[in-house]
Amino acid sequence: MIIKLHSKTLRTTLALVTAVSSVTFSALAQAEWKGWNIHNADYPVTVAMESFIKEANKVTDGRVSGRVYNGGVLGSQSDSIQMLQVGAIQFAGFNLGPMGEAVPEVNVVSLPFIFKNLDHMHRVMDGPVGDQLSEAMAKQGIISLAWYDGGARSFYNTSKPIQTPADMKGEKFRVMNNELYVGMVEALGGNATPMAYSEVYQSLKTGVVDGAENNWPSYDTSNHFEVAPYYSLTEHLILPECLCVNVKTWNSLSEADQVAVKKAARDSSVLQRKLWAEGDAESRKKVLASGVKFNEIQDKSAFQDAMKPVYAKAVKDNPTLKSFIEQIQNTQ
Ligand code: GTR
Repeated sequence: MIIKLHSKTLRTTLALVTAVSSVTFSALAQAEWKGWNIHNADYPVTVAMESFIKEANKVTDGRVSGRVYNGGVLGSQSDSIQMLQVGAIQFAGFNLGPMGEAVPEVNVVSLPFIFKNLDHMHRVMDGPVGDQLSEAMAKQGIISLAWYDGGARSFYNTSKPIQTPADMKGEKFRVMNNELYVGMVEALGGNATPMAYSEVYQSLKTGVVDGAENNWPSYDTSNHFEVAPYYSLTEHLILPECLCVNVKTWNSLSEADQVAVKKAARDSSVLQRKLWAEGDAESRKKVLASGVKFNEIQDKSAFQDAMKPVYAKAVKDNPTLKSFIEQIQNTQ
């Protein structure tokens, strides 16, 4: 039987089908948030993100649901920041290092030695500076719901301990994607290669780079310690991480759901910080026991002094950093 549809009927039918399917698709998109995560199972960020999305599902009676994709399978961190901005992914656990390329104000946390220690970083990020950085990120489509810990980052390499900046001369270090880190390594006398995290192990192994820099848990779980066994405790960066949501996804929630989801995020950050402290100590113990050659640096002043031009360039490129630096330095 041939069914002849009047063209007006056809148009109406098509319009209906389109409307129904777009309702279905947007309901689906709304229902299933895709979460970007660079780390593997059991890492503090992973456990916290999984706990967050589970809790968000519970407190919204299922109006929010989602899945965390571990191991960076959704792409590199820099690409994924852009994916979150356009809504191709709905949430993520990002390091604020590469975030500075998308939100220039955030570069203040990437200024080496800006934080005195982890507690100082917490006081800054949980106070007015953290709120101002959140506002700047929101303007770029990224809603930061909570700050996670990313520990203190130090340099490690394949062939020798780094006692002073002079030991970095001629050495090629992988840095995260942010021009500021290229300047940081060059100011210390080394060469810098920006590179995605997933490529670092192989690059250290094959000599594409001589070293990199990271915190104890990442040095451990990425197995970089196997191929770059000299770890020198410069602690030049204490980088916070964020639990972030795409702005449109966020705005699609009712006010009550936003309050509940934000609380779930904050709770996940309490969990993450606790797991971080434990994981940091465990990883340090594990890699040292495996034979890593640990070099504690008594006097870091040569490293700190070398950073003056890095600060000057950052402020020149982005004058708003000046007030952020002052606020951080004035935070007790
Ligand atoms: C880790 C951080 C990751 C990623 C990685 C890197 O410590 O948690 O988000 O930034 O470092 O070096 O790329």
